[in-house]
Amino acid sequence: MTIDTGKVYRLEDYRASDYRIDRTTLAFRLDPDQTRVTATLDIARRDEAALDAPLVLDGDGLKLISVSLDGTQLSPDRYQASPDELKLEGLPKGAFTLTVETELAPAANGALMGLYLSNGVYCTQCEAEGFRRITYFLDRPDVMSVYTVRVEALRAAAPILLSNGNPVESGDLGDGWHYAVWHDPHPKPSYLFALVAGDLGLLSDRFTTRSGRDVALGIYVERGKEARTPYAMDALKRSMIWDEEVFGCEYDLDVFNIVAVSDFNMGAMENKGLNIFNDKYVLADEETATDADFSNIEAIIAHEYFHNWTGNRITCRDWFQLCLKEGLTVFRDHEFSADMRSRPVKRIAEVRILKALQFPEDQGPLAHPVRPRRYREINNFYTATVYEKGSEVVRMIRTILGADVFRKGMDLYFERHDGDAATIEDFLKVFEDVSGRDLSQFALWYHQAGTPHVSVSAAFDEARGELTLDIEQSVPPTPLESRKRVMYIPIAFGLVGANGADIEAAAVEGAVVENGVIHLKKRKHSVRFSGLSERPAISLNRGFSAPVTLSCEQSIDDRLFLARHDSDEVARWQALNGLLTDHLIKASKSQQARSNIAPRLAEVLGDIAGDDTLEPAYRALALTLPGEADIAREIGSDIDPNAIHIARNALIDTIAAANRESFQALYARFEESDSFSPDAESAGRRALRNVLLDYVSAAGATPDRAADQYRNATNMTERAAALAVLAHRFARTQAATAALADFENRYGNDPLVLDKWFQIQATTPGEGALSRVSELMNHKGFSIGNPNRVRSLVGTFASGNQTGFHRADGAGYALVADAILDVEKRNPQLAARLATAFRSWRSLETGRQALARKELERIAATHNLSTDLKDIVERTLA
Ligand code: B3K
Ligand code: ZN
Repeated sequence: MTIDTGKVYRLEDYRASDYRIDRTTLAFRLDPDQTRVTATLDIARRDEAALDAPLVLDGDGLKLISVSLDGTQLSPDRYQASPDELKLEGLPKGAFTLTVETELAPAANGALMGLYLSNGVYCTQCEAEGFRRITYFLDRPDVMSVYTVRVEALRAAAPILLSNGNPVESGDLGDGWHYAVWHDPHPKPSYLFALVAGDLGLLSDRFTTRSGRDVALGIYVERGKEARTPYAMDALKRSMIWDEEVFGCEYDLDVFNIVAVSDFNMGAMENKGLNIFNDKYVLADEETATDADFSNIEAIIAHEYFHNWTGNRITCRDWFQLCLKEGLTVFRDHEFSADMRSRPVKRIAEVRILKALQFPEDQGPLAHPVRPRRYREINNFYTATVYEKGSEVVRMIRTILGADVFRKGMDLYFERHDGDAATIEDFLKVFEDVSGRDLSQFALWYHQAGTPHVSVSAAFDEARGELTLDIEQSVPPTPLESRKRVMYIPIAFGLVGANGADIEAAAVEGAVVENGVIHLKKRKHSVRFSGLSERPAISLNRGFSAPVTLSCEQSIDDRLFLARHDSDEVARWQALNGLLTDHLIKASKSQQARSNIAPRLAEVLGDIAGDDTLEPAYRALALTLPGEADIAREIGSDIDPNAIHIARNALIDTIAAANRESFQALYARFEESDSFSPDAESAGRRALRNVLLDYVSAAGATPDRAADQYRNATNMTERAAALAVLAHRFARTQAATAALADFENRYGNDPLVLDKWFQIQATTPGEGALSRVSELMNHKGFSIGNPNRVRSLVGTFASGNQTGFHRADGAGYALVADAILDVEKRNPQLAARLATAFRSWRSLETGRQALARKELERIAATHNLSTDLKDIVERTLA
């Protein structure tokens, strides 16, 4: 574990390295405790560098065996070596070859960075700075090298030997050993290096690119799980076609392999030609995976594949530019899923995720710009801001320039920067060049943290047929940035007439308005629309065109009208969601004063549920009330999670009671009839039925229906939803206990499925969840060393259980803090991620605030904290 040194990295300190490493030849002799790595590096000094520049290679906890220069072993006085650095001086003036031997213990690597063993499979994770845990290197993304990798292993332990690029040769070495050599012709940064060796099952297939390259596709999984790979393979092939058709990007090697491993710190990794995945995002069949799993798999397979161009062919100059590849690639995977599924439903899901994950980040102590300017630990910047807001920024570029100009810009980006380690400035420049526009004000989206707020007030002059929108923007202060500049915000809008159709205004003044988008560039705009024959309802931020919070003075009647009739489905959902949220905020603040809007909301929801002209998936989203955390975020201060829980449940009961018969009938009508298909439409029907199950099980209903659905389920989507209803609404009843026991019994040996059982119990509302979570941490299926298990149980409890984690006595905080400190001993990255659950602690009411602070301070005071955890905890407390 790297103990914190306090070092801060700053964007303005960037300078190119003094040396290049043009070729990297690696030889691995694999052993769980003593793996030998021989790295042969062809190095040359850059022309700009001083003749006597020392070569300083990065290491992280390395054990050095030997160093040779141009074939001659160096005595230790010719270099300075520590586990974290190898420094050489007095090097040849021309090119030279450095050979470095290191020894690793993959079995002891619990951080899951560098080379480690996952369930007996050797695998690597190098992004961001894991390669330096394998060998000494210029471990930075702007040092790009052509790799040749030789892997030797015992054939019995590792019959499969994989690395990046194309296979070159393989053979037997005697004594049970064998080897394989891989060569990747594309120069790449070290973070994209990968190696896998183990005994794995394979699904193979082929793909022919549009220019005729025949590509061998492979998905490697734990033996016995091959039958759960076809969906991932199908998603991969669809991604490959889509990227050719939509972005003109073709695959560029003869092989593309995906390996699923069970111990992985995040979702997946885009290593060139050898993507390594958390098995949760590969393995799926109807019995073990939910529809949410299927759609995540589709999105993540696509995301990693799309990185081949946005990330790998064009990489980042330094880690400050992370959003260059991540935001852009998220945007691409969002577009892919929108094309594969329902575009508006996908967009609403994205907005919900952005608001749930990114808004609280932007509004709390961990706020940072999409392109940060400083970091202590880069792994803590793989955030919703970099990824999701980064994607929204790319989407706004498309909204501002239009789809055609945007595509031209992307073409120019690929043409101009192929093979480069690029920057955000490079990215913006291509769009300026193809459009002739100045994007310098727009660039603030990359540089300025905080969620902008747009407030709108409207006045209609009936006599003149004029509507005036007074619009004002503000950006709240964020850590290290108290003064904010005025941003360029594109707000898509519509003026909706009484018949539900959009009305065109004859003329507009006060702002540039093009193709249904108001371009806000000043702090205040007064936008006047004239030539209106009726007073319109105003639909704002259609399609969620800008990632802002928005307030608009509007009557409840207008809002209800938009919630039913807005032609833009995203805005229609936003209108509904806004009404629900406002009601829930009021109700949670004063439980007696029932806001009289609840019956009207129940009526709208009843109508939407039964409206067969709407997609079932949309209806399911509309019926899903804002979550307790969403309501807390909107309240923003002095939060009492119990009051929110009570208010939300009361609204569910009102809606359920008002629609009891119709919901029951609909629930029966949507019963699964055909054989299972994971497509979006079928998933939408299941989603609607599952939301209805929750309503028909509320307001004093019996657990019978949920118990029936649990028993008769023909797929995991139905089964897990029924189990959640039983466990959450009927906790500790015989029905719930029996179903939980049955689930454990059926799937106890299938870790990914057991994770769902952990999650469902971790999210049981109320005080009881805590003792159950702590009991489950001793369950035989739980392991503190496995990130999926830890996230399912502890992570889900901390971020998904408002009344459990935020127990008034602070016991939830203490349990999570204990778990963080325990996890940190082996896996600092995972511990730091868990600790972000505390990020909104200052918005709590004072009692909980004090208890949360106490736990944060206890963590901060722990001796020898890792950089990862110390960075998060100190920023959270600051
Ligand atoms: N690029 C990786 C994430 C690496 C995270 C390192 N802490 C997966 C992805 O975004 O595609
Ligand atoms: Zn990515």
